[in-house]
Amino acid sequence: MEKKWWHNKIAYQIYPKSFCDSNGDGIGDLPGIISKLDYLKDLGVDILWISPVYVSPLADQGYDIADYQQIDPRFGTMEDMDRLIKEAKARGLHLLMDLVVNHCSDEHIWFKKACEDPEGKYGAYFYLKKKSPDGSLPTNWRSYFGGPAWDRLGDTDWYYFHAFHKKQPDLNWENPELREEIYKMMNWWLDKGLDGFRVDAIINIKKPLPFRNYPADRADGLCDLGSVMDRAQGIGEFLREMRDRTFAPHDSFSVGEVFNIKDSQLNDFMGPDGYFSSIFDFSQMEMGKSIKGWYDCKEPRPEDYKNCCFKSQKKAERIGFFSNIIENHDEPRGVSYYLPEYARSEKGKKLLAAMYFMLRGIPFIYQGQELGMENIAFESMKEVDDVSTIEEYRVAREAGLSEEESLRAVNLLSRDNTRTPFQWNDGPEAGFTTGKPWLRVNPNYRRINAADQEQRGGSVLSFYKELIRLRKEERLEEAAVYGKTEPVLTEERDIMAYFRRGQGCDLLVIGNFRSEPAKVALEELKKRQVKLLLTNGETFSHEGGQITLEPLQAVILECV
Ligand code: TEU
Ligand code: CA
Repeated sequence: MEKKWWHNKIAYQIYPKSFCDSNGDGIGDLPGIISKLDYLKDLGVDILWISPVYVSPLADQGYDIADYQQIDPRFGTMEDMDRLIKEAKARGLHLLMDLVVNHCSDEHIWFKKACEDPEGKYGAYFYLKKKSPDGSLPTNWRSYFGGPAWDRLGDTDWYYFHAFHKKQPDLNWENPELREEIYKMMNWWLDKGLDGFRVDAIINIKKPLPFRNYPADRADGLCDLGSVMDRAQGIGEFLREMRDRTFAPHDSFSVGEVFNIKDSQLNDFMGPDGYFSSIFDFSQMEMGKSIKGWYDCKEPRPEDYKNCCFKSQKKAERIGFFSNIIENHDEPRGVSYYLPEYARSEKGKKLLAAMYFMLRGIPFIYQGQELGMENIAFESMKEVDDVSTIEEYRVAREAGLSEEESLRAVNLLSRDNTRTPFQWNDGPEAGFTTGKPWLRVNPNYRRINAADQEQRGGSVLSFYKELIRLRKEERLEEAAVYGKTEPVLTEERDIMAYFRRGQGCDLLVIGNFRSEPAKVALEELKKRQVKLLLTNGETFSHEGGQITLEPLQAVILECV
């Protein structure tokens, strides 16, 4: 495999609104991020992805962009952004911004001009259609945030398509003029010194055209948009063009937020000549999901998680590197979602960390994950900010769940779980702000915060630092970065074990998700010299290939 600069890097996602507030308005901002760059450098990460900070009405927390080349005053100024780029570079940190180009905001000038002249130049930047002769909307497609994906264009008799919120009109990628605007903007940012982009919801830029109805899948007469997009053909034309016009000339790192692609497309998306450097592996998050809605989702078990990881590793092994996560700003906290109740201790959190972190691919850490931050327990829907949570609560109630059952269902999966303010210390508002935070701080911040964990050897934070250090050890690179993942002991329920094969030196990662000790036998170890590199446990013993693990213990072994 041709080596790339980003192969051996560790990435970190910052959700600026909830990371660090520098001016007491309760909203995280760019100067706040700059003030924490030394914390991130000390953690050992290399790539920072910041969620959107562009001008936006925040209908979808900034994923609705009203000006791609201006910073929203709530987050700071362009001077702050330039300073962040400079200060990150000075620390050897690579900076990615979020590229949200499937749609813009309805407050973007392009959309305003489209409303003024639907049949003019800017009307063609969007998908505009009249109602059908029978008075129905152009199609029966359901938005990802619920309800019809069409809304009236101002006071005209035109309707515009929006895959997400109605304040997020989809951009018409079939229009080469629009594409040129996007590439020009991307290169403007890359020329400013960005090292790449995380590419938002990009699978949606190619619609199955011409627009038509598909069989309804719920009583609302609408159909699931993900299934509709599955029918689209030819997205490669746009993505190859984007790569060749922007990422390639800058040798950028690009990571696609791509759902629902077919296995046969993986090489196109993230292979050696792929559209992107990498795409996120969402399979673990998707495995419990239901088309009916969050209320119908199944909580994953460790055995499901393990099998899902190994399936993805197998898919990618001859193609490229997935970006591996246990959470992000759209998902619940990984330790609350993947760990059974008995395992939600610091030991269990470190176990989960080791298991995903040592997989082949680029590990992404989401802000607060390194502390083992947990889901927040909503007391009522009044506390909820997230548009998709509010919609899923409605869907649950419509399906007949009680208020209590619906609240519990959305609490498990709400995007607000990972948007509560970062817990810096046990002081007021967890040190996130001196004002009133835009979203409630998780009340467990006195127990879970960075200041406590920075000075405690056995903390989750310390363990992540150990993992990062180990993964970046030069002598282990062949195994830890490029090594093939080879699952072993697969028949042992709730034991996740895999080799990472190097050149003569292999790593063996084993995790015991059981609540009791485990004894496992691995024939190969009889012939190997085994050295313990890292564990979250007190003891570790192996004798003639027999390994004994404590409950929730993870071990990383060097085998020569
Ligand atoms: O998420 C995309 C998203 O919501 C996916 O779950 C969607 O279902 C997928 O595109 C299906 O193919 C991104 C952002 O991460 C999220 O925060 C935004 O709300 C969303 O796009 C709209 O920008
Ligand atoms: Ca602020």
